[in-house]
Amino acid sequence: MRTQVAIIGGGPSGLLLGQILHKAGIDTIILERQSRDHVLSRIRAGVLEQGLVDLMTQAGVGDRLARDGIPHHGTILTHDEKELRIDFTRHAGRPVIVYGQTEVTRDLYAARDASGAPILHEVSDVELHDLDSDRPHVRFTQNGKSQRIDCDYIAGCDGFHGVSRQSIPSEKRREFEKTYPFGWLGILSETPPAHHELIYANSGRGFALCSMRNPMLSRYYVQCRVDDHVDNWTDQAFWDELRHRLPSQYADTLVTGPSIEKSIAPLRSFVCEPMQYGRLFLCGDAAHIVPPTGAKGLNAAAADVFYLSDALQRRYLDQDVQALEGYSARALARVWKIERFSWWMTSLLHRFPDQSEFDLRMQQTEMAMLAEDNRAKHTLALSYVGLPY
Ligand code: FAS
Ligand code: PHB
Repeated sequence: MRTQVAIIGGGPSGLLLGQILHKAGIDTIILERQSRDHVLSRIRAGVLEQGLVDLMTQAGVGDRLARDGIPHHGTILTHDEKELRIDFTRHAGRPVIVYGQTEVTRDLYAARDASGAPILHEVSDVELHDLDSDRPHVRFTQNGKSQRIDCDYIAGCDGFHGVSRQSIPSEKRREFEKTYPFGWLGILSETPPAHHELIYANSGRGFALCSMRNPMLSRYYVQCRVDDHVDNWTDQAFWDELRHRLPSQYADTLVTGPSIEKSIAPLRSFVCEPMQYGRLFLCGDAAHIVPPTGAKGLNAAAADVFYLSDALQRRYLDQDVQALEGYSARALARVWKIERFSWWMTSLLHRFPDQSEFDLRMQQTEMAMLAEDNRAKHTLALSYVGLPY
């Protein structure tokens, strides 16, 4: 097989990149390790920046998002019984859109099907070859048959555990990592949300988040031990713990119900530099990971897709390779700002096992500055709604 851009990974990064390049007349093949059903069964991000919404619209896959996406003009932060609201529209000029990553992926799959461009599922043994030449190729197995794709470029959109980042020689890449001493236990329930906006709660018992997917589908998280297990948590235990972590005005009115999904996600900050090597370009979780506290994982992936799709269009449509050569530097400049914001939100809102009294005072003082100073609210709002691409 031959194509212009081989895309490794059929998650949001790979699918969105494939759709934008297809619209520009650039041929791609997407290789995905899992089945389509498995990819669509993942419950992940829930908050989209306007930049991602615009990309989806420009890529011709924004109709359902425009219809079902819920604009959120602010969010609530609580600290024990105290609360404050960050008004996104007042401080940053626009809302965020609540629309599940699962739906983003569903929309992109529908577009891939409509385009007729190939996506191969349940592939294995993916190997990237001759990355430092002008004729890279990909080898993989599907249905027990070894196959090869010759291409001009390879987009590594295969997430944190993918093969692409590992295909950059270790002496050519530098990795930065911070792991957090806790995880997030998340549930999905067919119940009305605790509040019409998201609630980020810092309590003496730990962090909690009240989010949603639609007016009858709520997404909740509580901070849990890093070695915790879903089986340790009955639904009742989850609801009791969530109530303990919310101010009474929300705890007393919380509508509970059976969980339809329950999972624990570890939290880490991670960046790989550079995000390119020869003809390989990394996008999204393949290159960087953030703790979900700032709702940035999916949105950071979208910014990479914007930069890489722009660079590939300049190369193919204008024969200009300069943007491709500058992709990693351009993407990383924004990635590090996302890493800082996600680390800061996580430090502000979680209880750390080794936290000192001084550390607690720092959290309280950060909250006091947010409550008293509109410049502090402005800074948080700018990052939360999304920095410019
Ligand atoms: P993805 O990991 O989504 O997709 C990579 C794809 O590549 C996968 O489909 C995988 O099967 C495939 N793949 C892997 N190796 C391969 C190989 N060798 N060959 C072919 N295919 C291969 N972000 C938020 O903003 N908010 C959240 O609440 C949130 N919750 C999360 C919960 C969990 C458990 C995880 C893991 C992430 C969460 N994230 C969240 C971050 C998440 O949304 C990612 O940022 C987003 O999925 C990034 O998309 P991709 O870069 O496409 O990576
Ligand atoms: C979610 O709805 O899954 C969600 C929302 C905001 C976050 C993290 C997760 O910061």
